[in-house]
Formats: sequence, C-alpha cells, structure tokens
Amino acid sequence: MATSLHNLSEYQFTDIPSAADLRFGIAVADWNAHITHALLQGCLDTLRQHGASDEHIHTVHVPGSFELPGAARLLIGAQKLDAVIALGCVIRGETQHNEYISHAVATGLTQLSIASGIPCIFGVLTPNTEEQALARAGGVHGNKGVEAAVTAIRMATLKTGLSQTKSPIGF
Ligand code: DLZ
Repeated sequence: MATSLHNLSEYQFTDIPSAADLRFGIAVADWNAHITHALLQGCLDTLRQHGASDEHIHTVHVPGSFELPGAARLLIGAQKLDAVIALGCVIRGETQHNEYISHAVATGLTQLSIASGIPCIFGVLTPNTEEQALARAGGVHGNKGVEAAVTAIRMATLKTGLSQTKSPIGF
C-alpha cells in the first residue's frame, strides 16, 4: 500500500497557520477508549502546539462512533466554533456493523459540514485489527489525532479567511 512505509503524522510545522484565535470542538467516542483517548491526546497536543488556548477547545465524550455526528451538531449549536473534530475507532468485526457505523459517521459529518458551514473533520480510524489501530494512535504510523488537528487548523483558517472576504465569490 502507498502509505505503508510512512508515518502519516509527519508534517512541516511551519507550514501550518497559527491556531491562536481559532475555536475548536472535539467529539471523542469512548468505544475502544485505549485507542481513541490516544487520538484525543495527540489532537489536543497538536492544537496547543500551534497556539490554540484551552478555553477555545471544547471536548465532549460520547459512547461510540455512531454518536459522533450528533455530538458534533450539538457542539456547533452550543459554541461559536471554527472547526469540529470527530475522533473514533471502528474495528472490523465478525458482522457488518463496522461498515454501517463508519458510513453513517462519514456521511453525517459530511452533511453537517456542508449544512452548517463549520468544517467537520473525520478523525475516525477504520482498521481491520486492533494492531492496525494502535499503529495509527501513537504507533509506527503516527497518530491520526495529530492529522485531524492539523486538518482542523487548516480548514478553520480557510473558513475564517473567507468569512472576512467582503465580496462573496461566485454568488
Ligand atoms: C456497537 C458498536 C460496535 C459493535 N463496535 C463499535 C466500534 O468498533 N467502534 C465504535 O466507536 N462503536 C462501536 N459500537 C457502538 C456504536 O458506535 C454506538 O455507540 C451504538 O450502536 C449505540 O448507538
């Protein structure tokens, strides 16, 4: 696979804009908590390293990944946010539950992002095994929570930049 030899969390620190004035919501699923809480730690560390203040980071926990889009919607309704990050881990099992959950989360976050205008970041692991998940939650393939934070900073910066544009583009 193309990504099998890369630590996916490697990026150029100076290429990422400051997060000092940005507001973030984080929804984290507690199912597979030993993995998702590692994603959360990587996400929080990264937002802070780029200047986000703790009072501008609102974190909520939900039982499982299926609840992530709903929690993201509640966060957007309750707080002034520039981006929301959804963190979860859906591991393949004996049945198709993983496909239903993963598809529902991806679709829900996509729809919420478009409808609300607030970028919603998909930080949900969908591995075949727990080992693959651990490799992406602080292991040999980095930490997907770091990547989600970087994506949130970039999208929040895009949002705030375009919000300040006086002439609407294309409409
Ligand atoms: C029920 C369930 C199962 C079987 N597996 C996972 C999983 O691998 N990852 C995850 O985040 N959540 C799982 N859940 C819980 C669902 O996401 C959800 O919390 C319940 O179906 C209740 O709506």
